[in-house]
Amino acid sequence: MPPQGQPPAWVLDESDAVTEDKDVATPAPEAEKRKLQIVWRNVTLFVFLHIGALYGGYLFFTKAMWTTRIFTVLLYIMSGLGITAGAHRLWAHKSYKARLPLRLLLTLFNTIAFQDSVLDWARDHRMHHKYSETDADPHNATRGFFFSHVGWLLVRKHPQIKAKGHTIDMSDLLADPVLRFQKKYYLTLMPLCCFILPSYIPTLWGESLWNAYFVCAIFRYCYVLNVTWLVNSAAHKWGDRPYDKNINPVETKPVSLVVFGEGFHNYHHTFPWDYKTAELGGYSLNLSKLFIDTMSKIGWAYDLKSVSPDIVEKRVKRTGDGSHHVWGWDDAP
Ligand code: ST9
Ligand code: ZN
Ligand code: ZN
Repeated sequence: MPPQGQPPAWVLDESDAVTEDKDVATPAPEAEKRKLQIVWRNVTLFVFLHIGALYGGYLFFTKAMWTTRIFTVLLYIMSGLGITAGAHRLWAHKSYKARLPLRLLLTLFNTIAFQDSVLDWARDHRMHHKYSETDADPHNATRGFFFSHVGWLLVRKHPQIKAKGHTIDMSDLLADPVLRFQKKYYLTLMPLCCFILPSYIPTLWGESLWNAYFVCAIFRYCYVLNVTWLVNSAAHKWGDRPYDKNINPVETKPVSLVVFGEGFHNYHHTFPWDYKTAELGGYSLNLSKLFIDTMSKIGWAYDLKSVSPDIVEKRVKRTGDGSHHVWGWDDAP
């Protein structure tokens, strides 16, 4: 385990320009203008998905059975944790370790979320931290709200992503047979977990296949996608920067609430190896922390990494924007 407060080498290295501990205010890099190569297949699929999701949302509130509604919320929680506690905190950042049963469970949850395989997700996310808000960041927020929210999934990737992609070490994740299995069989596992089973299971308690498909599969999937994307768009734009005012990511409680604790994004970009992805805030705004702590209690999660309060305090006083309500400027020596 690295000493507290020190980033492990696989998250950051000396070429990391944004999350390094620095005290000189530098303007965020602007994206280069370039011609977009639109992928019309993705545009079409996402338009149909969102139209179907609006109809599914209508059915959720008006026609679906109560059991179906509860099942939808459960799918939201499971697939959400598959991204937050799984792809993000466990795999992309290695902020804690997990025994086989938890890795299997989180892989199942992650496949329900259909945000592509963990290996692909984590590779993009490591690029997002290492080259944050430059052309090598897949969802570079300096290209605007729409691009960082969904636009980046509708166009070919910037050449810089492919050019610099080799600097990302994925050997730790490629060594995990569970992740290799998920990637190899993704085109079978994903439709089963994200669409087919969520549509079939509610018919067992008498729900119509029509309602189950639009509510539990389409509406739930599209909702989870959009709240996830808010971390890339809204949480890089609107809010306070108590830990590092030199970067764009912000603290946003409304986003945290719907993404199980991932909206404390200024903290997360400053201390990306902390399994809590937040300094403050209880379990109500950080369901992922509750989940990981519970898994730790039963021994399925271990080596939880965190940041000591004095390191956070020093950083707040040195690079924060003054909005930190515990260690604000008033407390500075
Ligand atoms: C989705 C993902 O929605 C959402 C991720 C959100 C991340 C949020 C992070 C925030 C923090 C966590 C908060 C979680 C909150 C959760 C809350 C839950 C309640 N490095 O991609 P290709 C190379 S997915 C290195 O095809 P194109 C590589 O050689 C939605 N190399 O590029 C690659 O080949 P291979 C469902 C890289 O052709 C080759 O380039 N999925 C990297 O430009 C080609 O790669 C979709 O909709 C890299 N990072 O196409 C699919 N990247 O892979 C959408 C690429 O063989 N994607 N290379 O090694 C696509 O269709 C395409 O990727 C594309 C670009 C059209 C966007
Ligand atoms: Zn970010
Ligand atoms: Zn991250």
